[in-house]
Amino acid sequence: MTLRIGIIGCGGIGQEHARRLHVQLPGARVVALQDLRRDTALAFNEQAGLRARVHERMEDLIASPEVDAVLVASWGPAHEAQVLACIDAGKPVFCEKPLATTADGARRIVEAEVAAGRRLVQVGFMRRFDAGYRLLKQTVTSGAIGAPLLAHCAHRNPAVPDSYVGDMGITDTFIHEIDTLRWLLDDDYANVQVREGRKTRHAHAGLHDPLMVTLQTRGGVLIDTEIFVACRFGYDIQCQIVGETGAASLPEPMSVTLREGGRQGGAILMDWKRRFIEAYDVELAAWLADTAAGQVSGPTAWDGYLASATAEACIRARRSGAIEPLETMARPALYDPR
Ligand code: NAD
Ligand code: ISE
Repeated sequence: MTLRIGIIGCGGIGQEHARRLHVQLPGARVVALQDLRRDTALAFNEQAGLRARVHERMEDLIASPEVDAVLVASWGPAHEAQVLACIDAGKPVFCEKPLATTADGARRIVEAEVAAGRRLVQVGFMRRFDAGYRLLKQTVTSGAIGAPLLAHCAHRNPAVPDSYVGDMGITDTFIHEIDTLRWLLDDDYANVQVREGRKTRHAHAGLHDPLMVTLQTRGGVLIDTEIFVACRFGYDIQCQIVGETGAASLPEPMSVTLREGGRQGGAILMDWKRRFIEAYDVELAAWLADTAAGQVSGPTAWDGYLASATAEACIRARRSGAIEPLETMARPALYDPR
């Protein structure tokens, strides 16, 4: 079975995913594109040789009988309306993170899916599909380090564009840790705290960088994360879980250790696109298989809602300087573990 996919948002990751689906993975063809900047969609269609239909409006792409499923890779603030339109049309939709930029927006998506009576949405939390994170989860779950007590994480980007401002360190970047640590520890969050320290002189005017965030799970585990998006030295993702009898760390990406010129060392990746490249492949292959089988087993709208609600609590905590409790709606039965 070949699924006919429509892509909304043909920028950086929209183009990566389109190529992945159309060229690399079996079982899919990209048949439709739409972007707020029509020229971007037209140019990409031409350059990638897709021969897809380029729609003016997202509503037309979603309603098209030529489209079986939709991938949303537009800017975060546009996701809510686009995902709601897919649910309304009864079409499976893969939505890049964040599911919505507010907890209320994500709650509306959850409510629409519950009203539709079936899961249609998968959220692009690709770290759940990364071989390193999967090994780490297996290790923690096996009991090899005893009960988890603490986690230490870092999310470092070498640089971000001038359009990356305000709370994007939380809503755009840290949202990956928010989802991944919930999944790794199989625990939900109880409270959050955010602290701003000394600002790097490499961050642009609209950005306070780095930030330190502490999440506490309902089971009591404390998770500290350094968010440092103008760190200059690399795209560097760290995660260590400390348990009662040991500590387990996320494997580093493979790189050759060089001894040369009186030094020993290896390269650090500079581009986020390379760090999780295999994870994106596994993620989208799983989405295609699930879509063909009429199910969603990856990160759901509920996971997207909890991530957005946690990010919102972090923004409150950043303003107040206090430890803020996380209050969420009750989980609808549609999202009971399967
Ligand atoms: P980008 O700016 O490169 O591309 C976004 C595209 O969406 C642009 O071409 C823009 O014109 C288009 N767009 C914006 N609003 C639109 C609308 N209302 N309708 C149609 N098109 C619209 O951004 P990007 O880096 O590709 O990020 C896109 C999304 O993917 C974001 O939500 C981002 O957080 C997410 N992302 C996820 C990962 C990951 O690792 N999972 C990595 C990068 C980006
Ligand atoms: C980007 O949108 C991503 O999702 C990357 O994975 C993340 O590392 C980066 O900070 C975000 O801007």
